[in-house]
Amino acid sequence: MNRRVRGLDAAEIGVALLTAIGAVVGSLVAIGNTPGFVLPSTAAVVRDTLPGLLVAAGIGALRDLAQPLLLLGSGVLLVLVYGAAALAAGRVTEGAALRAGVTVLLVGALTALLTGSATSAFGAGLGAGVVAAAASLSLDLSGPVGASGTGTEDPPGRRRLLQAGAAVVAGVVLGVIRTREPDTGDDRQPPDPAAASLLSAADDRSFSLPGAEPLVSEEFYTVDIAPTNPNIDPTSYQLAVTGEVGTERTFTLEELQELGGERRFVTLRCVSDKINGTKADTALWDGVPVAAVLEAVDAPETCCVTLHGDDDYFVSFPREALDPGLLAWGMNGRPLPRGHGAPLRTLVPGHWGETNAKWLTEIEIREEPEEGYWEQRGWEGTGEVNTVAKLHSTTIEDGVVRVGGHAYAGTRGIDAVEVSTDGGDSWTEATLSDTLPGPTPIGEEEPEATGEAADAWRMWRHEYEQSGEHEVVVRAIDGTGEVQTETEQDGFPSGATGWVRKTVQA
Ligand SMILES: Nc1nc2c(c(=O)[nH]1)N[C@H]1C(S)=C(S)[C@@H](COP(=O)(O)O)O[C@H]1N2
Ligand SMILES: [Mo]
Repeated sequence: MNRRVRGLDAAEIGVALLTAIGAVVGSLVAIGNTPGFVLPSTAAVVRDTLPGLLVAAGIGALRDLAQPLLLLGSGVLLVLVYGAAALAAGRVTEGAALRAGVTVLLVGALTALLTGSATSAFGAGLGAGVVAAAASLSLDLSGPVGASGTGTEDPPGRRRLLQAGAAVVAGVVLGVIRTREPDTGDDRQPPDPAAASLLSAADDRSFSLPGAEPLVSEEFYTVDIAPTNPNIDPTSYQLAVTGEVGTERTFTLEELQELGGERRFVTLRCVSDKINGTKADTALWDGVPVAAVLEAVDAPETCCVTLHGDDDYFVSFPREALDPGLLAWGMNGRPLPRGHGAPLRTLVPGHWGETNAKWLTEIEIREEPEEGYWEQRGWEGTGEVNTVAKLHSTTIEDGVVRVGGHAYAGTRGIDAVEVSTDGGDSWTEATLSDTLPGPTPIGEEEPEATGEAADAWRMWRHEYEQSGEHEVVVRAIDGTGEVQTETEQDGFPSGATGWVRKTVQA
């Protein structure tokens, strides 16, 4: 009895936590899995509150776990904060209706602070209010509760929990339906026919290597600073070109498309990619050459440029790297997917992944260099990619060993891949896939490749007979004749180096 007067019995805490979950789910149902959803918003607040170094170290050490851990931690924090608000509402009020009302107000205000979104705040408040109301509804239904429980009737606390739980489950169902909505660009239309024929040319040139992607990746990696992707309406989208230009102006997607289109095979590789990692992939991209856009604004030659994304990402690097780039709205013959930067992203030939800004909102032409998001956190990832040969496929059959993978050196191109099966004492040249076709114009009946080389990886394979344990080593030779450096270096801060080595038991 006393326990209850003090108020913090298990049921009350349980209902408060369920109310908190109701708030999170309510925000999701209201605004979908967008940056306004309170969970990624909170994660972004937590991330920005942690010192940059910790984030850099976290990304380096925890790698792919950093983002899920951040979301999980933020989720727990959020439920505790909302839960405390729900408990506080119970403390300061008498009666179920008033309590639900105060809960709605507290949760709504908290959410507005965290997300800056009225829709999200409304959804969270409503979600919490519904759960709180559902919990007290059970009190009304159960009527006066006799002290002489017969054992067949649920105790009120348990019933409140069940009612609140049922409301949460209903909310979760709505939330799941909400997140099932297709993303921008996620249509299952067949690819554009001209793109389809290029994709099939890529398919013909691919080696079929178990464990390795074909020349055009089936699963393209993603690296994001934001816990969830911006969701930009392509019809109201605008790209601003600002700074040291003749005339600052904005472009709609349609205006950009009217400037002329080009289709290019391009490989992206993250500077944090391990030497034999998988944060490198290739796609066929549709877009407008950056040069056409810069010409339309009379951009003079300057030292630098900063690109800004809708997720507040920004990256700054030399102008000469950007000018031959592409602003892409399509990927593999379909609209650019939301996860890869819809409606428009940058592709910078031969430079590390981080220069390829997604959800591009602004091109800022500058006279002075500055540090971008990752450079402020210790990375040096705005330069040209390092040369790498990866070993992702090893099969052994009847004493025959088949090894293979990809090699990439940006715009330098790949001249050869060499394989050693004795730990590096002797080397043999591997078989290389044909290079992917160079850029082609969009919209022409018989598009002719420009003759330029594609900024894309090649595949390599090698087959030999050997039994017993031995060490396979691979290295690439780039288009300038330079051999991939043997010196081993971690991805942080300026990209992994060294040769990929693998012990094979044949
Ligand atoms: N707006 C924005 N652009 C971005 C990033 C980002 O977090 N936000 N990540 C960058 C990094 S580090 C890489 S490696 C590439 C990855 O592109 P992808 O996710 O399409 O593979 O995008 C770059 N562009
Ligand atoms: Mo990256």
